[in-house]
Amino acid sequence: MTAAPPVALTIAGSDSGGGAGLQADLRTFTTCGVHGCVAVTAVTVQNSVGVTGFVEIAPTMVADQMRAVATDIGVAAAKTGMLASAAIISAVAGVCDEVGIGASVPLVVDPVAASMHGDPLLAGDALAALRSELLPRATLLTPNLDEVRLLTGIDVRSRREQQEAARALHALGPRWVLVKGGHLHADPECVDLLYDGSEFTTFTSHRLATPHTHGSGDTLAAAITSALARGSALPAAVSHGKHYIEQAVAHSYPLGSGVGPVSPFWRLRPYL
Ligand code: PXL
Repeated sequence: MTAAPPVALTIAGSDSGGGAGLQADLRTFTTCGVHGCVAVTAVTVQNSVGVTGFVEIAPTMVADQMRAVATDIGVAAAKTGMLASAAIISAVAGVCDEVGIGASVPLVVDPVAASMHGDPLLAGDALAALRSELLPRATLLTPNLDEVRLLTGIDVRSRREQQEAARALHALGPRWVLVKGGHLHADPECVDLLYDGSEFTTFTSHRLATPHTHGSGDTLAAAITSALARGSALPAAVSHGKHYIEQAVAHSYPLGSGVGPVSPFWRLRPYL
């Protein structure tokens, strides 16, 4: 027997192709030394080419999974990914309040709206619930630029506009915002901008030439969540996440005929 590792909870959808969603979260948790628990929100039918369908889990089932984990096992940090509907978002927000997620337990909200192929993973009428019920509870919000546009209407095309977006998102209630710059394709670097309402901090990595980036947003948010579960303070947790995702993209691999996933295997060097 050994001492228990820290525990993180992901509230997320399943990706049958294993590239993104809760599968990406769990292997990121594992390779960051964190035990992963799951509240499944939806089951997607998906491969490297796209998402062809999904079913939502009943909101009460999502809430019960969260309660079962939080009241027995305990949670040191939590993250949300695909939430699918307004009803699931309300159920998640309710249990967060019951068990202290978003208060004493850090909550990373990755506002997943669509797959990288553009398939919708969040109902159009769920954006209002995301804004009003989840963002105010978030310790950290990690939108990409498409999600920034959906949440604020701001179309970010430059690093300066990233700052404007960070201010607008922070006004919606999260304690910290990380505006990811990966979608600024003309920029030779990927610059993510962290904002706490007063200070901006940038995290820069090289833009790597690979088409295989499926699950990159999930993996970054899960790596940050892992560091928070292990007791890191927030800017340090983002540094850890940025290092993890840079390596995971550098080691990404082809799978199927479409977009392959970022890799957790770089953390398991003997198996490479
Ligand atoms: O990468 C965002 C994401 C999150 N969760 C699930 C997904 C995807 C993207 O495809 O399928 C379940």
